[in-house]
Amino acid sequence: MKKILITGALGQIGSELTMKLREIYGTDNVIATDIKKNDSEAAQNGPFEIVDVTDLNRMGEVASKYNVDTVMHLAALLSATAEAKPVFAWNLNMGGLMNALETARELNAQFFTPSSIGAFGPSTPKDSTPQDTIMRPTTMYGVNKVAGELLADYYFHKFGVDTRGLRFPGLISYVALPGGGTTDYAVEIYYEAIKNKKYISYIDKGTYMDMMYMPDALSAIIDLMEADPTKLIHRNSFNVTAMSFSPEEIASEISLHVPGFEITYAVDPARQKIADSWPNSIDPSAAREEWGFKAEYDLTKMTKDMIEKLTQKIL
Ligand code: AKB
Repeated sequence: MKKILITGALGQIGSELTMKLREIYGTDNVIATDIKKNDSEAAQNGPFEIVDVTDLNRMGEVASKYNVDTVMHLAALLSATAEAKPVFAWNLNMGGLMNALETARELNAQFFTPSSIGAFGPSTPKDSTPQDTIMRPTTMYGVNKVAGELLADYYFHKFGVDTRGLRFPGLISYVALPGGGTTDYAVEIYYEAIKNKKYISYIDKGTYMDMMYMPDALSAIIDLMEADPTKLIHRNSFNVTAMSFSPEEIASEISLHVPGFEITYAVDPARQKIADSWPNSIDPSAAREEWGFKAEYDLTKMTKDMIEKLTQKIL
């Protein structure tokens, strides 16, 4: 039976991943950790510990207390916040990752951490971005993600830690809000559509970015962690995506469910610059070939589900 420690467990991915893993592996076998406790299910319904990921001793103490055999390291600053606070981002994103890898090495634990489409940069091929390609990001977040992918590879080759990772696109969910990302508009737009029938987008029309619905992201993490290691050529980190759209395309899909919905634009230069440096769409074929990655939700199916679930949640 697995014993899993999750850092950043109350964030956008963690709050759903914790609950999903508890369903599969048992509540007591999934230890949620974060820098603060809140009243979410992940914090309240199962083991929870306060862990600041920049504190290696504390992380090691909690991991040893529960005798964990898997470390899932999610705590990180997202792209827009990292760009606004680059030194803090380096210390948190790289320091936290190093501590989590060290904890996994000490306990001989399996390891997961997400990378991102932010690992790519303006000189990367923009369309159908290959798995193996030019990676010269121009954001602090991207620098952290590329370094993180290499560091996780290093821990595998040097110390034999079973490290695995995914390059996530923007993740869309009705449970927890993202914070400080460039793709966050694609979540906010659903809330505003339901509440006010209008949305002012900080990302300009015609800007394409990859996205994925949270249930597909959770399945991808679980499938990758369960995948036969002898089939994995890439490990850290696989391109995964379910769809690529522009603000006007998601708005037009939403207006099929919310008549009269309108999108207007007040472009935020900082976040637009980040978006412009990222691919329009990435190619997930290595993930398909090496461990059977498949996404169930496209824009149409995701929008129908988001509108139904969010309407129940907020109205
Ligand atoms: C962000 O926008 O920073 C994240 C990401 C794509 O990594 N959602």
